[in-house]
Amino acid sequence: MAEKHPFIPFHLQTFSEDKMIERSQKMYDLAKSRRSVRDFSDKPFPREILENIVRTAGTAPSGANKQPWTFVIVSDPDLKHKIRTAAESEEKEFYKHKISDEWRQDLAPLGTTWEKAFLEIAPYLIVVFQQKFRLDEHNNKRKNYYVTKSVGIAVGMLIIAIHNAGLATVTHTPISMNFLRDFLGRPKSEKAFVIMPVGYPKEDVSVPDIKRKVLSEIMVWS
Ligand code: IYR
Repeated sequence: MAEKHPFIPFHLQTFSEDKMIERSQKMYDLAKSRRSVRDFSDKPFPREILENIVRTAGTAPSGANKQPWTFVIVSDPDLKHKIRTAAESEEKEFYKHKISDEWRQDLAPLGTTWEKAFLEIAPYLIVVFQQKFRLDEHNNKRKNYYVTKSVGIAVGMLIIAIHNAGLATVTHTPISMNFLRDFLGRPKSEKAFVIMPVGYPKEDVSVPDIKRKVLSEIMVWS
């Protein structure tokens, strides 16, 4: 039987109600100014920022606190080129043959195509892997729980941390990402979840004029 973890005091930082309202508004202001960016500058930025961003994502809650994620940082131009080529070949197949009419119409406002230049231009790619299971020190398979939900939450935190640092990203998910495990030398227990280019937007970048649902469309008091 596993020992119960010792419990320690937790002191949540609290604020006056006015301050709470102000802070929640500020958080919303930050979140609403984020946009997915697909055109990047190749301008580098300090690695320490990436480390802090990933540390932030690593604070996400996870099933049984298994923290079932690996964030692989790619900066090598040859490796980025290889990833771009493989991703674009998946995407060509998707946009030319696999996409349904409805899906094509739904993507039209975003102007996405099979071309993924950002995979080479952005100075860094973060490839997020979900650890479907874990091998313990005796090579026995150990379970992780709610892996997809846990990694999804961590990626949400990654996204806001990237934006907060003054950098841009987009979640890129080629239909099949199995090539990434090989390319990045990850074990069989891991499955690629998303590729995220991280960098400054290209100068004078534009983004699609999409609208977010208003509160009354997404919130129900019951
Ligand atoms: N994975 C493809 C297609 C794509 C799908 C959805 I749903 C999007 O919101 C955006 C793109 C691509 O990355 O282009």
